[in-house]
Amino acid sequence: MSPQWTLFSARGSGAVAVEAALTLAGQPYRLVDAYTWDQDHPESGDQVLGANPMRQVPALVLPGGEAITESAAILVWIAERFPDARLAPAAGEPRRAQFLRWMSFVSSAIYALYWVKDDPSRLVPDPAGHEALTERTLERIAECWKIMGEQVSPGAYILGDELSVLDLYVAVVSRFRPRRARFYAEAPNLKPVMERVDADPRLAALWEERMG
Ligand SMILES: N[C@@H](CCC(=O)N[C@@H](CS)C(=O)NCC(=O)O)C(=O)O
Repeated sequence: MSPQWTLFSARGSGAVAVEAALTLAGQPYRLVDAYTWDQDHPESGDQVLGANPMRQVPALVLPGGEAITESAAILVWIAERFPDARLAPAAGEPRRAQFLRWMSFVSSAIYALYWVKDDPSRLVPDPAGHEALTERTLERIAECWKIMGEQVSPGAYILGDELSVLDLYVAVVSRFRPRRARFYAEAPNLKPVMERVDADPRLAALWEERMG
């Protein structure tokens, strides 16, 4: 089966959560690696511009040419598009509200901060301020993980006993700085969940190749 979807992604990026969701949904995809943050090779990141004027990955292009951007939206959409894969509580299910809450939280409170962390000069022109901005941004990210950890009551997975795209999302974004050791310190109840997601045999090769 030739892939219907084109996914702009990059090794080590948040877009790998989308790769994981498509993998669990059994959907092949054409992968275009666009290293949007590589200032030495801007042409790599420029590849995504046609699909995402924000010049960010992920961007998922559907067969008719429609592009979906924003990691949380793409992950929720995949879960809805392939309900048999059971990648999210369906609309009306009791866990749906918390699912949407934490998907939005990871996107808006945490992932969005990497636009600043990755290049502090975007907000502070003076290099003398960059170290402090980076440190404070990383502390804020850690604080957000702590808040999330305190508010959820995980079972085998974050929302209970079934894996959802939220687990994939957190498994990827929690690998970014301040990295997993700090994440585990802030949200110890999510450690066994992440270890379970990391060890999922359906995803082990993907994690190794794309996040290793
Ligand atoms: N709000 C976006 C953020 C995506 C994002 O920050 N992607 C990173 C890669 S992990 C990126 O492309 N960064 C380049 C940039 O922001 O210039 C989403 O949730 O998809």
